[in-house]
Amino acid sequence: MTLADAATAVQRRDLPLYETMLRIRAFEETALELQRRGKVPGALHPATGHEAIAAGVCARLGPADHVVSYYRCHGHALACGLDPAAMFAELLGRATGLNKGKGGSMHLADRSHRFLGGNSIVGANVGIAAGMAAALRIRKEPGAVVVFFGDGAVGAGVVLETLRIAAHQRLPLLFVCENNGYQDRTRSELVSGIAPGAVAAGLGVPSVSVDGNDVRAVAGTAAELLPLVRDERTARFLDASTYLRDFHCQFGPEPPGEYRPLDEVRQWRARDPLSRADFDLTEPRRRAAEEMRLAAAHALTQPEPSPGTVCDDLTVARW
Ligand SMILES: Cc1ncc(C[n+]2csc(CCOP(=O)(O)OP(=O)(O)O)c2C)c(N)n1
Repeated sequence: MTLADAATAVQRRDLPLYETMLRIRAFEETALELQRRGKVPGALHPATGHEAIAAGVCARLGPADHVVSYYRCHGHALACGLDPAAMFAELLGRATGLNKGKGGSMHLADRSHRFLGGNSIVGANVGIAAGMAAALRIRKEPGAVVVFFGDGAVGAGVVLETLRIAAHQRLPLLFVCENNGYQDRTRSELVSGIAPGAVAAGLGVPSVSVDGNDVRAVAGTAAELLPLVRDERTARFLDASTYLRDFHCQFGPEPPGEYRPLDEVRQWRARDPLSRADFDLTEPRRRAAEEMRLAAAHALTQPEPSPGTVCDDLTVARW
């Protein structure tokens, strides 16, 4: 094999990872634009900068694996194969949205893709994922559960309890921490001196650290961890360092403004996950932008839910 052949083979293997990242970036940029035009009711938490974690981990999912996300869930949803037009319609509160326009940006869910949803309550999704993992284990069903969350969530009681239970009960659960160094607009170092992976390890869940802006490294690490979680029924923690390219959250048309040192933002932007490719991304970038432009345009034509449906699809808890 010549050097050129080898380079083409690598490109062919890695291109899908970059295509997923480009689709996520294009989705988020389109969503932010819709938000700036005042079209999105509610808050929007972009995952620009975090793309390599969603793309890398989800590329290594098996057919029986499940995913649970947090409020920064667009990228995970896309990487799990959800339809971007239905996702945009959901963000816009339209009747044909993924969840009939009633969930919004933070609560995308689609069981047909084993994507069990985002969640606006910090840490709550981790408990839900543990419930799913326990169900798989008890029913002796195959597969792993992957749960995504931010580093601030590791301070939530439910996450600490879940880590302990997952270790003790050997739940098939992969904890994926998107460690962007901030919790909302507060620098994480001000809140905790212990790294998320060290917390997990201390509670019995072995942790691996990875450069969360390097999609090949993330995919490689997920490929090592997922078989352990799936087949040996043992929880693992992935501490993926990254940074938000935009900001924590946009509510309404006004961007929230910068809350981080500009030098720090510049340094991380230079490490953008999409700048790591050693092949030309011009055409895949154009395709992703066009796909999301069309998906958003379609969503904008969709009707709002009728007020008469407001009580449909509610689940009543029996006591
Ligand atoms: C239980 C709960 N407490 C507080 C909030 C408000 N809140 C929303 S995001 C956030 C920060 C969470 O930090 P982290 O997990 O690191 O996520 P990121 O900052 O990366 O979004 C907080 C406190 C919430 N949504 N839920």
